Amino acid sequence: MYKDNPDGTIAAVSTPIGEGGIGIVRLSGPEALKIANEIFVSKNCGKPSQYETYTTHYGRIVNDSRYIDEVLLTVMKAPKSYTKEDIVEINCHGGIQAVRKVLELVVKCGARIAEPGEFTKRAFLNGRIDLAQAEAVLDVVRAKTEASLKVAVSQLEGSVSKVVTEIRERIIDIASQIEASIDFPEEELEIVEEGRLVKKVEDILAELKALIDTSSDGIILREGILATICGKPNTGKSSLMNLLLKRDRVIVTPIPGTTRDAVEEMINLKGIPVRLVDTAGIAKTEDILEGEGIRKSKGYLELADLVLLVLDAATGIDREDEDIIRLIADRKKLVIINKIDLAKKIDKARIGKIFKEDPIVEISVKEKRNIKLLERRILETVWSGDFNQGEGAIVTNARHKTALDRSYENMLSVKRGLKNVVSPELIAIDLKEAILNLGTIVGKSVSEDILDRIFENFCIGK
Ligand SMILES: Nc1nc2c(ncn2[C@@H]2O[C@H](COP(=O)(O)OP(=O)(O)OP(=O)(O)O)[C@@H](O)[C@H]2O)c(=O)[nH]1
Ligand SMILES: [Mg+2]
Repeated sequence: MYKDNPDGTIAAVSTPIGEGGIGIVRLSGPEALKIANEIFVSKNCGKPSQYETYTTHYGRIVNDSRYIDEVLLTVMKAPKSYTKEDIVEINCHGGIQAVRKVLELVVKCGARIAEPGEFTKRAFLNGRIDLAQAEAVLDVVRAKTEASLKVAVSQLEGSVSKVVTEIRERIIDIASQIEASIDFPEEELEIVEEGRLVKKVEDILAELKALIDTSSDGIILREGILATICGKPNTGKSSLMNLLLKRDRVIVTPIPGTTRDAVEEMINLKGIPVRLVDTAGIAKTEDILEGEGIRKSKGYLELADLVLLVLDAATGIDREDEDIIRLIADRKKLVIINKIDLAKKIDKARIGKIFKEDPIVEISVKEKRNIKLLERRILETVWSGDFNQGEGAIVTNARHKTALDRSYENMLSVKRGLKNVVSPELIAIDLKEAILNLGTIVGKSVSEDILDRIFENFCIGK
């Protein structure tokens, strides 16, 4: 139905389903005002199509003179609206029934149910925002910390788009010079001009590189990191989880094998969203239930961006620890020696030798010792922290990073071509590729598939 009628009038409930103060039904498209005329009755305000844009009116939604709900109706006329089309927003009483009835009614009058993200997709297709900005809309909605919100808003305002578009235009400029030398071979590029071009390409490479360098931190700001707490049974993993979460989320007992299921919760470490997972202690076991838990622990170890290995100062490193250490040998990890309030069995020199590359922190969950230090170490391990959050363009989206990487490669190849005086036709191909790759970020050259993939992640009604 969607593909048959991509330009029709769409409708969706834009507020979360459930009880609330208000529930909003949103309409966008050529028939939005006509549909509103049919269902909205106001004592002395006339019909919605006659309203001034950006005005809100009090009235009732009726179906064949049957009263459905008392509402406020807002009109935003094309082209100055979210989608650049006529938009009508109906604020109903919050609650499943009222909004559902109103939605059913607008569909009966000719609207169709919107696909996820279709309002924002129209804003993009109608040229109000570019693709990177459309993606930022979702990032704003999903932002997990203030810092994530800040970079998302800056991307929505066009920070990334502006830099990418500017670089892309400079490449187009170079391409037109190269094309000219193909069209008029007798006026071959002079050596001086070639030197100038190489300099231009080098400047572009440096700027692309700087942008790509923001992405390792940027992607973390957008997506957060997954930190898996692991270790043998009874080392204090769940106790640590509760302490970092600042609440009693998981069960702690002196019995080894307490945690059976992996539990995931988000914490905010200085603006970085960290998804913490407490897992079942890994050991050899005959118990089916425990075995299933351990299988899950290993799954979360695979997924982890950072492994938090918890050792027990009271037991020292034993066989069970050694097995786990082997399992996570090549992972990015932080070694945590817990229970330092108890007699220390742990041999520091030996630990230093085992974990040559990894930071080691000694803590006591019981006495809350070195917990701030631990939080700092977690941050340092994943975050370079060498840019000012929110200043300048920060790449937060893996899709953008891939496109930037590709265009960087293309430009390297252009540089090589210019230096080795290869034929301009070949250089032109690389330039064209670079232009295309940068174009995908702002949506200048993207396939329908990619668009579908981007917008299907949106919520309905956005
Ligand atoms: N002395 C001392 N005891 C601790 C400390 N941290 C945790 N414990 C105790 O160690 C025991 C095990 O703690 P848990 O947090 O359940 O350990 P776990 O690693 O989650 O254990 P499993 O879920 O069985 O793998 C409990 O009795 C805790 O109170 C600490 O820093 N010092
Ligand atoms: Mg536990």
